[in-house]
Amino acid sequence: VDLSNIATLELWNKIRKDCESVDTSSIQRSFVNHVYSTLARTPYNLDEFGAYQAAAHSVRDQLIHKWISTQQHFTRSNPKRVYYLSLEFLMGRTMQNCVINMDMEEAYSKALREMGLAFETLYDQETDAALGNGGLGRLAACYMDSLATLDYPALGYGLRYTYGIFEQRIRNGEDQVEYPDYWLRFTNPWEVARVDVAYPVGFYGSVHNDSAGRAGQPGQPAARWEPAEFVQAVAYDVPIPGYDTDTVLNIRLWSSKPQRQFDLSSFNDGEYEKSVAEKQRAENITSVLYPNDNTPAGKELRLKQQYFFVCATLQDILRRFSKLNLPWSELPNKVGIQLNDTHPSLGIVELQRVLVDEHGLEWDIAWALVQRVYAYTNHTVLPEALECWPVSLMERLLPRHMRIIFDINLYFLRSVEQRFPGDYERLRRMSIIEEGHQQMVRMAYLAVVGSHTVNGVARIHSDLVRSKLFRDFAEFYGDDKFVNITNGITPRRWLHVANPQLSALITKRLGSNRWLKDLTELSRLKAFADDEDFQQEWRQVKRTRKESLAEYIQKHVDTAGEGPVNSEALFDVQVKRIHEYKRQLMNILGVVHRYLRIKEASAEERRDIVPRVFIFGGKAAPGYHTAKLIIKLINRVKNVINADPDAELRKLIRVVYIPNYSVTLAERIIPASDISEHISTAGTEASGTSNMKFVLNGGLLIGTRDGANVEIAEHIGGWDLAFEFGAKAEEVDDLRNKVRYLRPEIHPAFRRVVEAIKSGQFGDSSPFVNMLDRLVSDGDYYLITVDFPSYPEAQERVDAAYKDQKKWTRMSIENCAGMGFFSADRSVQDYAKKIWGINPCPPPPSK
Ligand code: 7GP
Repeated sequence: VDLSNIATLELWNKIRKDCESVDTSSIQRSFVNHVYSTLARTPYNLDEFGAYQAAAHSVRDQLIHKWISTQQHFTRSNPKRVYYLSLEFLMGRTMQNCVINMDMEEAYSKALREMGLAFETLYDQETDAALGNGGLGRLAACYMDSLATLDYPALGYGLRYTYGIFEQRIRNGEDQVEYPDYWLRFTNPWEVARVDVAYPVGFYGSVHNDSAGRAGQPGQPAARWEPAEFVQAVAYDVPIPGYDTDTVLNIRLWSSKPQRQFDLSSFNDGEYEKSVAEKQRAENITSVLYPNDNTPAGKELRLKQQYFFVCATLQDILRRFSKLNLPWSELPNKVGIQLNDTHPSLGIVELQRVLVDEHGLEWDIAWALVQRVYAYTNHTVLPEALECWPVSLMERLLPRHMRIIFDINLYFLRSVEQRFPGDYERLRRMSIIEEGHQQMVRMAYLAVVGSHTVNGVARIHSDLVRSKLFRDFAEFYGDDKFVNITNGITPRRWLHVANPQLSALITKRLGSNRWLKDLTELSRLKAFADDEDFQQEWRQVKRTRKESLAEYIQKHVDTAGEGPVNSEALFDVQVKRIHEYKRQLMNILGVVHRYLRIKEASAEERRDIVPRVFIFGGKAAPGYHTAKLIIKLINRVKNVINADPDAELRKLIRVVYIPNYSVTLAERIIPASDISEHISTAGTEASGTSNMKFVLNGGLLIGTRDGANVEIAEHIGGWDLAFEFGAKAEEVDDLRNKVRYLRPEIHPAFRRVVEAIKSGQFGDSSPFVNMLDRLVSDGDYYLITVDFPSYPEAQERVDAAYKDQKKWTRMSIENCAGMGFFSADRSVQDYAKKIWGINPCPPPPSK
């Protein structure tokens, strides 16, 4: 464009300003324009989905203007940026979050109302973007929201999977079956395809010593990798608006495409088919999200995804850095890279390779830069969840990287040996390469060695990371390398969007909605915890949300003609990925225990029992047999209890399994809970983040002293305001040994529950016999039999508290009031200060 003429430039600027206008008629014009010219439809054939699409495109236009301004502003200001690398972003829906963050909900609502449409009803038309498994992926999404809200110069990087986390259905009323989640079916208005941003990524091939004799450690020359196969990484950008700011950040997702377009000249059949197959092989790389939570998949394609991801991402980051024309020594002053678990930790090796092999830096100089750029977040201490890759596979897929890992390890072990001469046992323990019948690369150790800082995600977890998981490393590097950043959640999505009723009540009581940007404001609610009127309104909100969940269950969950759930009952919720360590099994055994007790209770005793609805939800990894068995057992128990011939009993206990748990379902379920279950064996749940969401929404918590439960209890005012039970983390090792070798007495209540199931009371028990027998012999790794006696006892305390509704409501208000600390805003500020050394870069005030 020829902009040399001032008038031309001014015309551009004026038109752009017009485009950004969000008055009623501009919104209407943009909406109608999208109905006709984007969708080729008319008001006569516009269904709800079409209306959603037109509205989404209109909102997207606004988003993109602000996004471009933000990116231009960052380029001009040139601050240090942080890059958040994550193989998962569990975004959920976008439209409502967008208009709320950009303060346009009312404007859109009004504009569309005049045109005969209810904007708010269109939200439900949107499919979730579910490019994540659970906590780790949702955390990344919350952090992007907070980074944008606080104007941090940050960029998220991820993969654009064609298929997100599978859709779960329950077959025959009991078994999980998986269906593909083809979320891009109707195109995705919330992304911008950047066909202009594409990089080559190589795999396989061979390594040649660099005959040019370039720099490198003596005896450690740079080398040339000649990959045998190339694909292209194409960028898709997802704008992320901050709340109450003009900042719109970016998540850049890579999609794999074949490197060469079809060669139309080689027209014979064989070649043609070959090139189609090649295209498919390339596109395979980003086709599916591996559906494992807290368990690595160990598949070659997964390793390909990981390398594809870091290779493209680093080319992009380094291209941005190279435009600054700074020496390499400046790299850590402009670039911070956060590794969301070890999944992107090959980035460490890739950066070393690029600096040494492609830019000729000396090994030691390059390595010092690498370590100053990277930081690593650990999300689990479960030994089986730590990623390891076979050396043989790595050697074949990434021959040069494998050599670099060996060298990193060699220099690292030499420095360990200097500090601890002759301590070979220590070298064996700390080696990045695990020796054994098959050599393996320990990705967590690679991440620790290649980073300047390692963090856990809740205080108890970070303590375990430092004192157990990476104990030798803390001894070697010093404790300071290991820090804690307690997880947080965005109050925008998890209170304001998910629970508008509670949000409005809080804003009314506090006199402003400042709490949405400073969650510690909630502490002022404490003063009203006993206020009669406030209590009533508080209870009314919960009632409304329970009724709405009951309605959802009635409509969408197969309840086999059991009638509506009683929204007067206490709603007891456990929704999260199904995993042995999370102990859904203990929960359902507790339900059976309660059922047996109610069955034998007299009419008089029954009058005293608080009616409960037990609500379960969550997906099992498709290959995780025991987790699937647990789903089966929950549903078996559910089917029998809900069909019990005793109608009076059915009023007191009910079980629901909500299929296909998702971000959108969480937004419905969480505000409706009275009590939620966070009952992992102490020391196993790194943090948990749904615990924070439940409490923020005025639900109480029953749980173990694990993960963030510990800090939540502290912040709300102690365990008197929550329901605690079970062994402490310090006791777990000892208890495991006891269970394994000494077989302590099993509590009779527990035996009775197991016997009831084995007797066939819940249908053919043969699928469960093994799992249950393991618990009562030496296989109770997660200590269900140990914690079981105190679990029903804690549930009785819940019942007693619930009977006193005034007391319960006071607890609920005090719980919510104590949640200020758990805002993701606080978390990202902690990262910015303790790890990244970056500052906010707010947009200049608009003229
Ligand atoms: C999860 C942890 O299990 C959960 O406790 C934590 O709140 C969450 O990360 C966010 O920090 N971990 C995973 O989802 C996971 O897959 C292994 O970790 C890589």
